[in-house]
Amino acid sequence: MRNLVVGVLALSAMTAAIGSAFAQDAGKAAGPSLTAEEKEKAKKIYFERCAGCHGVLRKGATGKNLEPHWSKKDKDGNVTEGGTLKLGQQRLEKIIGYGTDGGMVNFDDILTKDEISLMSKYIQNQPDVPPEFSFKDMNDTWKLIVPVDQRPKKQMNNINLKNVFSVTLRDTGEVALIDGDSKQIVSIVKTGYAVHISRLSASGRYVYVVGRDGRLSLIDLWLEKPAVVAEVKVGYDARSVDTSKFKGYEDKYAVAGSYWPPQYAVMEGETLKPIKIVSTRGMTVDGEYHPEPRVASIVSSMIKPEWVINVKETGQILLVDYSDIKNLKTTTIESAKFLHDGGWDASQRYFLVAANASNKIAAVDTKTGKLAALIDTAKIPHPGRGANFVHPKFGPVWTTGHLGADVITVISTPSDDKKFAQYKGNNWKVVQEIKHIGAGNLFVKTHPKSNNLWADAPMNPDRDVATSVAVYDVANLDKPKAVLNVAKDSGLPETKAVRRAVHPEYSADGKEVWVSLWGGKTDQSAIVVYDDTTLKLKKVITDPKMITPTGKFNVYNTQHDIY
Ligand code: DHE
Repeated sequence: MRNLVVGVLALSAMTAAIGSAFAQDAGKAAGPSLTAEEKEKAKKIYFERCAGCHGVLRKGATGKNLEPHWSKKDKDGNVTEGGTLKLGQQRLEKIIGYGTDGGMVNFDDILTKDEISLMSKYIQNQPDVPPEFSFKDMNDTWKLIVPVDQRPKKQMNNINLKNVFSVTLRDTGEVALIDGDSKQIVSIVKTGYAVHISRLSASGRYVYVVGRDGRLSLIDLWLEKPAVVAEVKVGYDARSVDTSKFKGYEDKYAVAGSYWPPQYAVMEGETLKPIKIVSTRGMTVDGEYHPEPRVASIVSSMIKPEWVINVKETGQILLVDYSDIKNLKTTTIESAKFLHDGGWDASQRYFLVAANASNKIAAVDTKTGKLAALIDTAKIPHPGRGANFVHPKFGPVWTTGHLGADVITVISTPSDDKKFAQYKGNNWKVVQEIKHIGAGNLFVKTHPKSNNLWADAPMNPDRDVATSVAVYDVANLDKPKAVLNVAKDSGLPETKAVRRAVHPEYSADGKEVWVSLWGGKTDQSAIVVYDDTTLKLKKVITDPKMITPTGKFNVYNTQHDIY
């Protein structure tokens, strides 16, 4: 792994050329000096722990700008905030160690004191620019492990595939495929580093898993024992993947977005053979050129042969028409900066995405190809995919939780159904803010067959809150919420590291909810399964191989975007 990351971040001749474009401002003070070995170590830690929020070039997004000479000025030109050199060693060590009220988490339980000191020195120096990743580079990484004609023509196992959960085992670079009916692990599959998400092919046969190191793995669920049948690297740092889901294009294409280099790649759906790389560099909605606009969430439309690709730093939402890949047509919609995660409304016509550091939700109308609304919300919305239900007072709504506020925001969404005509005047308004158990929420979830809305709070600094989930009755939101302490319910002994309760996910029939109990790498973690009607504990899935489970993706719900 170390070699890989070091290799990844090694400066090539090309990089040096690009680097000069962002080179250290001549004549300005340099940061504390580091030995070559210290620098390599710091680079690796930065890539693994910091780049996700602050960006490879450290220009900031969810996290603050970390360039040495950056400064923020007020309208009169007075400097109100300075870069890392201005903050200095001591202040940086405090921020990294203990976190901030602004949402920066504490690293004193992840990094040693020496590592915190090293990182504080490292970020006072100019960022290195990692290499580009060409189409040839991508092709060189492509591995077709089982060609299509050597794969089974029918399902070769007896598993109820609809109810399989693909579970991210974050720190081992694996996913566990768990049979949702028997709760047994069917297979543990080696994938990329710190896997981020799993998505399904339109047919439900293939699972696509993307690692933070850009490795995309294609798992065939029809094999006697589901396994990886193809692999490719889409970049050095990635978070998103989806497939072609429109009628006539089922399982034909896959698309994956990279954080570095800032680009997305299109591949054959059943083999991952690379077809095209498209850069996302360009103008922000504020009219500035941005060298690192990372690809955040991607979703596949059911009503058109189109992907919705959300570009974080520019705030541009791309509608990419995949019906003619050679003559790719893209509609670029301006929304707000720092696009992150999101999901469909109940009609699957509108995609709602969090512009998280702008404290907004952008709603795009995929039928007209236009921005439908930009909605102000509480601090740092983080919906995951969000949750759709019919509110007793406001009709169809979509909801998001917040990292930076202790509320769940309820937004009215349009509907063509005449019975909801009376709610039209509320559309795209925040109709309610439900008080949550605390800030630090990451995911909300419901199911069309359920009256419950589940919400976690894993990033809350309070142990009790971070280990709990709240369940709201959407038919009666005045009713007090139920709070379940997942860590206590698991029966596992308490550990020093907080076991965070994260990512509620429904079973295919909408009767169970699975919550990950995300512990330290050397602690026993678990998945805790609840009955959605009684909220009683049904099963605690523990296994020595269940290391750091986070996201869980039910095959049927992910395939059909049910949330
Ligand atoms: Fe995620 C979704 C980015 C940290 C678990 N995460 C996403 C998406 C993006 C993203 C862009 C949307 C993908 C899509 O729909 O196509 N996540 C990032 C980051 O940049 C960030 C903040 C920092 C980083 O370095 O990666 C980050 N994410 C995390 C975690 O620490 C989480 C909690 C645990 C983990 O496994 O890493 C985490 N992210 C998830 C999950 C989803 C996700 C489970 C999918 C939610 C769903 O229901 O679809």
